[in-house]
Amino acid sequence: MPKIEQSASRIPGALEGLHLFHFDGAPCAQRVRFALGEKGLARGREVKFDSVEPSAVKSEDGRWVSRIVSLIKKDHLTQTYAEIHPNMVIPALVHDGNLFLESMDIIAYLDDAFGGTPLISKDPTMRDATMKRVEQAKELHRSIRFVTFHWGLGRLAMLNSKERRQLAELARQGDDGERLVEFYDSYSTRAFPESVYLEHLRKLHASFRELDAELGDGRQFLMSDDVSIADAFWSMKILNVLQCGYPVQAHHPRLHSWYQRIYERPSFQNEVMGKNRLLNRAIRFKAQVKTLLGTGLKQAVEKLAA
Ligand SMILES: N[C@@H](CCC(=O)N[C@@H](CS)C(=O)NCC(=O)O)C(=O)O
Repeated sequence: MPKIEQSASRIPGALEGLHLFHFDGAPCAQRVRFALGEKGLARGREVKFDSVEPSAVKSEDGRWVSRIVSLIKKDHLTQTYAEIHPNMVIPALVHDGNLFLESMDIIAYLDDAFGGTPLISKDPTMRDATMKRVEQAKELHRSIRFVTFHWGLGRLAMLNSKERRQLAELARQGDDGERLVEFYDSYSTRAFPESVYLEHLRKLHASFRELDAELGDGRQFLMSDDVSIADAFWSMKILNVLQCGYPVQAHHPRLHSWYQRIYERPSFQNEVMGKNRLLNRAIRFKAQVKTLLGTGLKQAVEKLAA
């Protein structure tokens, strides 16, 4: 049973039913939304992330309340959110007043607590193999951040000096487990050398090649012919690098076909893409401009693979 977190905030304890603190464009939240969809739980009412109004505190049957914590407006770098999640990252899930953090733990909890598609096998060997793939995906989480920020979001994701001071202050009260202070200080002042981004890209490229080779035995999904938590983790990496211009089909064709199978699932269409299409298109457009200028992710991958 995943750990129930103690919260410094009074908000989680005031909520009944299911509530997700998330952002449409963030891979860590997308995988949880995918899992919610696979469990037959649909997005319900949208409320302000910190609302405890009587009309906001209760979810409808079979639905979860959507509490957007905008990474663009920097809602996650506020005192209110830092009290809910001390690392100041999304997602966070509340079920009947209990708070769960960490997307892997959240999905494991949902898998135990709800019906629908089983996402973690009961067979110990399959379960261990699946969780190893998930751990590998977790370790590459920082690489996704470096690659998508550098080749996709660009200036949009930079923090000004006031925002960085505020982040540092909040981090002193929490634990900054995701090392946001260090990351934003260098990212926002363009202090990371190009080689840092290329090294993260190299790690992603190597792991995509490994998965592409595994899919060579004809299995439908990453671990077997059944969808699993591993698909939830890896497909969001592909979604996010694709929108930044990574030529997935050309370099990892089996991985691309697998991704298409995931992409077509109703859970992906409704819960992952549903309200993400506009942002997805905007980032794609930005990436296309970079590619035209010869400085895109497409060129970086081609150079790396040459
Ligand atoms: N290990 C955490 C990672 C959470 C995480 O890093 N979330 C990202 C979005 S994918 C975030 O909120 N980032 C805030 C930022 O980059 O400023 C999990 O899987 O839940």
